[in-house]
Amino acid sequence: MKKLSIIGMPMDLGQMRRGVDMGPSAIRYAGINERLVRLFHSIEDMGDITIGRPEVTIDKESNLRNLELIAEKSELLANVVNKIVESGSFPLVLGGDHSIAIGTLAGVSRHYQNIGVIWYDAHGDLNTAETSPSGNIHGMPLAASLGLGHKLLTNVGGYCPKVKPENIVIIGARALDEGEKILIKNKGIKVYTMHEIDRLGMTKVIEEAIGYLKERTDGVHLSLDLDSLDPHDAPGVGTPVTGGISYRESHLAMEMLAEASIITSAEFVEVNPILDERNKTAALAVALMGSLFGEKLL
Ligand code: 6HN
Ligand code: MN
Ligand code: MN
Ligand code: MN
Repeated sequence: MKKLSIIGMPMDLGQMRRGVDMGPSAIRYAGINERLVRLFHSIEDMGDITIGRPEVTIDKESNLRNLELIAEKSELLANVVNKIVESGSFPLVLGGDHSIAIGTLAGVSRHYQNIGVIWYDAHGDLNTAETSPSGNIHGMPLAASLGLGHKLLTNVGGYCPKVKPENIVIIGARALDEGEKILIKNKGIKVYTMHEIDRLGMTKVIEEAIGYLKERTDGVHLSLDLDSLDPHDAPGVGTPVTGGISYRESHLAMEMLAEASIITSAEFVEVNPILDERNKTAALAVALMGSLFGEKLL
């Protein structure tokens, strides 16, 4: 029986633009239940993790913004996600900025020997305090999941690391910081930048990514940052980067992932309704979920 469990993570502590905390509401408003109801036997919306309105803090030692709070809230999300997987349901997490992936992966990856990750993003999110240009933790979740960075972030869930570098595929990258580029080379992380997407086409990129992950993983988490898409299609994000993946390429990617049925958990992050145009980016997120979960055009 196919069960879906939705959990909102209205956390905006990983960056400086408030508003992304309203992402889960905006995505629900865009009709997530109506869209997915025919694709699952049951859908359970578990509501939101409570974040509150904490004061912004900056860790003196590391310069990381809201370090302790993010670590604390990530534990809460990890617990819920862990229980969802235990119950045999598919966890779908609604962000929130991308720092929420630390908690999602902490909850998911303990259930797999070899979790794979598709990081669909304009960015690598592979910074640590040493390489970060901003001190914003939403630029660090993939590094933290690899076990790199501040202990409070790498040890969420009580274990570390969450994912192996060879089990990661980044798709859509076009704004990588210098330290991230070095890390990608050193760790041999597989990356399809916009160059490869243009050159090979999305069909080939996703075929290769699926083949690569199928060979070495026993589950795949999809972490989809809406800023992977071109800002024309997804204006409601805090760190837009021009020249992104198109609406149609993204639907194709989701449809192919559905056909291959390799995705075992997912999160949609960085939807910021304050920056959005008539909830367009939240609606896009919901439409992509439709394709990811097997909606057909005919
Ligand atoms: N995101 N690389 C930049 C930084 O501040 O570390 C941007 C990060 C963006 C993160 O979009 O999830
Ligand atoms: Mn991101
Ligand atoms: Mn991004
Ligand atoms: Mn962003």
